[in-house]
Amino acid sequence: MKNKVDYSLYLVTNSYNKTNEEFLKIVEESILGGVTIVQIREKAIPTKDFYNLAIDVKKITDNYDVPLIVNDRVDVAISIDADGVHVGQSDLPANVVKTIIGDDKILGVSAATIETAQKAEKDGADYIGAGAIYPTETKESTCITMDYLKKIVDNLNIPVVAIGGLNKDNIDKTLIKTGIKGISVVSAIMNSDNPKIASELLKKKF
Ligand code: TZP
Ligand code: MG
Repeated sequence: MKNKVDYSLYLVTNSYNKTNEEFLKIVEESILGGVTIVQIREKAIPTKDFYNLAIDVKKITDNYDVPLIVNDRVDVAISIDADGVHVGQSDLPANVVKTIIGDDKILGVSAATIETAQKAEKDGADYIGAGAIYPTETKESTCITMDYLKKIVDNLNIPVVAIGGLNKDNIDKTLIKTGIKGISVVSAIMNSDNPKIASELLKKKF
């Protein structure tokens, strides 16, 4: 599984303001629309709720053979036998996570500089999430330029996925020509009225 991961349309979730039923329906619809990998990212719910939600999401992703990555929480990832973990620069260090989850699991790392991305690669990251590309309300972050995104891609051997403010209207040639292996979105799918069509459009654009 790990060596043939399709990063092209990477959904990062946010269950905020949604019932579990609505949330799970969005995840399933988005996969039907073309999402190739899912990351469950929940910053504001108790551990037990995160764990239970992750179990429910995994039933869906397993059903469609889509990898499931858990944001930040190595313990939750291991507990549900997720396909991998995604950490940022303020989380457990990538090399530590790598040691805990082992070589068979996917390790993703957020990086906004060439140096941190290269360090993550050295530490065993399987892919890099680079951004933010455009301003976003989903996460407080500074933006990187397209030129700089391309430099990150050019300086690494592992896949780079772009994230931050991406939607169907701003996925263009300049972005694609950076050499990224995928686009990662939260609100463009999670807040869409029709997650399946939103995913189809994003997929087509990329
Ligand atoms: N990391 C960098 S920007 C971001 C994350 C998790 C949020 C992206 O959210 P959206 O809604 O797709 O802009
Ligand atoms: Mg994090």
